[in-house]
Amino acid sequence: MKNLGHWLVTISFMFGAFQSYGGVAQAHEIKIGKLVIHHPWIRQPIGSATVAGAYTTIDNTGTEDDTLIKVTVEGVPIAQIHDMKMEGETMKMAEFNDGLLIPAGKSVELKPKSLHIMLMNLKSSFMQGDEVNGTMTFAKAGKVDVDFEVVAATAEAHKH
Ligand SMILES: [Cu+2]
Repeated sequence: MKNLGHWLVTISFMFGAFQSYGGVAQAHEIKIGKLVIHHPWIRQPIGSATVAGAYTTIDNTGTEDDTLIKVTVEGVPIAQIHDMKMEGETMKMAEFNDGLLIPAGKSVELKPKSLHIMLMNLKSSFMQGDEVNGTMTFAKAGKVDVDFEVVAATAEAHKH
């Protein structure tokens, strides 16, 4: 199952259909309370870049809102939860100082060019296929261990 997942990802990159990545999201999920965290992954940094994006989809199957307030990734000095938006022709990113709301009954998707976890001041690069341990802390559900899968970089750079 694991190998099949990698293979599907490779195919989707070949066709440039990055968004279709969600097709393998079922492969790996973590539950805490009423939250389901689908397939956390890190995009392999380009070249010697010292930043990388981490992504996941979080479902809140409960009847109360929750908030993602903190993310840690082993070996990463700084991990921030970022929003991204276009201002005219410029892409801007900002940290959620009060955390990322995960509304009751809703699903929040973190993905390239959108909401993301920004990993900064990387000392060593991640390699495709690596599994990296980390944690996510939610205001109500609490702290949970997660493992991020490192996925190959695409040609699209993630600039800060
Ligand atoms: Cu960012």
